[in-house]
Amino acid sequence: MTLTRLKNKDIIFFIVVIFILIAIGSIWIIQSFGSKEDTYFLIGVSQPNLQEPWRIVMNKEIQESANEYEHIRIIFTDAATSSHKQEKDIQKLIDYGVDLLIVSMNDTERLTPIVADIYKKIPVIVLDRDVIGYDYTLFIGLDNYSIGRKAGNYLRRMRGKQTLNVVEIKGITDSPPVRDRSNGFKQAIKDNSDINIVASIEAHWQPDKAHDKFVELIKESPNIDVVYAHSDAMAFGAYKGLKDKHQEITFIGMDGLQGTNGGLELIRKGILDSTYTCPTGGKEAIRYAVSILNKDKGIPKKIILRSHEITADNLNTYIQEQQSRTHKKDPITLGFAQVGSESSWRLANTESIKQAAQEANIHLIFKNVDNRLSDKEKQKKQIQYMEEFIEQKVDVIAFSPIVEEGWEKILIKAKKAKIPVLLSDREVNVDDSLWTSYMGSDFVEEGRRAARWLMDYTKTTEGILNIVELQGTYGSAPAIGRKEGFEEVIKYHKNYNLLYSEIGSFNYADGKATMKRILESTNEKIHVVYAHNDDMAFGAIEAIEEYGLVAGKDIIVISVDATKQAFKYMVIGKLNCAVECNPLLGPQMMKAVKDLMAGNELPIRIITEEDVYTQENAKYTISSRKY
Ligand code: GYE
Repeated sequence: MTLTRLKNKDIIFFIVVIFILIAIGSIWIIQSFGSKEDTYFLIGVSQPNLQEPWRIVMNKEIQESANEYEHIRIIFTDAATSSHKQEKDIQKLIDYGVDLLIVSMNDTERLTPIVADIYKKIPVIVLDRDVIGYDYTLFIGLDNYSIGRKAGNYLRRMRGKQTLNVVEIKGITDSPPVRDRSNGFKQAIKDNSDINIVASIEAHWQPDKAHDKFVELIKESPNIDVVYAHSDAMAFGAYKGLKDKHQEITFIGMDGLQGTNGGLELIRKGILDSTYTCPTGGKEAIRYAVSILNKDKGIPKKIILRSHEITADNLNTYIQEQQSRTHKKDPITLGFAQVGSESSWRLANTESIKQAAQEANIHLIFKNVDNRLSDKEKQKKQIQYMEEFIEQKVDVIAFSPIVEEGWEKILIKAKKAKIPVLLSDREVNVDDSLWTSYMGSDFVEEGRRAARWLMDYTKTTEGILNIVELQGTYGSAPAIGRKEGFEEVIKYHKNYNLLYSEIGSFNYADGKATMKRILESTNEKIHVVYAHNDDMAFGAIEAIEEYGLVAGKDIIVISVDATKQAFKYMVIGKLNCAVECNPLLGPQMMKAVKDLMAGNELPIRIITEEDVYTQENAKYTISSRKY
């Protein structure tokens, strides 16, 4: 056997071996990573029906947004207004192995337990109709109550002085959006006795039903001045039922969709007097679904989409604003006016903002007020800093408003300068057209949680429980909300007696001094301290102990914030419960700034995920607390 022949054999063998290795290697890669084509996230979308024009737009927006992402696939189901079918649809989507479920429920009560169960396995985005409780990843929807109120205020503003007979055309009675749109409207007109709802039609969101029922109604009672319809389609249905189209009737609709016979066209044609945009949330649902599936940081618990009031006067401006949204590439400059360093919560919040700006490569101009100033002086300082940001032509302004009132002038100035303003962790009491988005907590819900915990903890306690409430900064959104939520829950239970409600200004020293003064001045037995934040609670605990009582035993102590220090107090038994208020708003803030500068409209409210901690669960969670 000659060398050349052997050499040829070796070469062939070699080639075969290399070839086999390449084949094995690529099979391994395909199996482990799959070809680019087949590694994708499958998202299931369960709709309650596809009869409403608004829902068809929602699915279209979902599909269009998903098309922007290579690795996203969507499966849609339509329950055709049957909850039984929707249960089946959702089960089928789970059986298909969807990675995330987007669901808008036909019947909230019936489907909440099913959604809660699925939420244990995969992320769930609830769209439009809220679930009962918090067993979901993210809720995206509208504030239907405030939309109804806007419609009522519009009517008062436009035709307040006249006696008006109103016909209300509803979707499905008792469904959450209908209940809220109706109550918001009634709230707005309640003090105006000249505006009366003389009839109410249920049209199931169907323009034809609205048409037929309105024709019947107008035969019996022709003196109708206003049609308040929960959708533009139903308003248009009723309008078409009018024999004399010149009859002096004000038509108010909702949705404000583009396109043929959409609300915007009906305004242009003078058929509708006003409509209220109701973004479907389809785009946001896909954007957040991708973030959730990519395990991004800063995913909120709830986002409430902004509704714009559209009339013939602002129709063109609205369309221009939608079409000419800012597109600003890096560097982006954010001016942030902080409210001080009154608590450990605030220090964690400041750190989160600074760190997230760095990570997002956003140029941050961070101004903070001196803690020794009075609340009035602090507000003046914050306004001064915002003036400076306007002069510096920053791209976005964000601030934590020390109190709710007194911001109109500076916000009007920022709006004139076309600089969007974000509210960080506290809200303001001015028209929402003067600010872009609020991100933070639901303070009323925090107050409710504190009261619900107290009632559960003392459900077997006999007799009256005297409560001392330590309020945060007077006139601030968290103090107002936490007080309102707490009182809303205890007011029906006479054995809970709010004996003292005093200002502690969110700091340790005032918390201690106020508690000390109450203990030394009262003859009553104090059973509970409800502090609007941890730092005041820590001060109160020291005052209680110096008074010779045992905090957490002789006096139940509840706080809000749940900072790491609060966990230490719960583990040693001096604090009984801490309702969480998450200070780590940095990532959400920077995501919002980037979304805004990328030309997206921001939700009007972005609500953080929060929980309730007690002595029972604190010892298991303390080590993982980030703040
Ligand atoms: O609860 C408190 C801080 O605005 C939500 O302000 C924030 C509150 C927080 O002083 O600790």
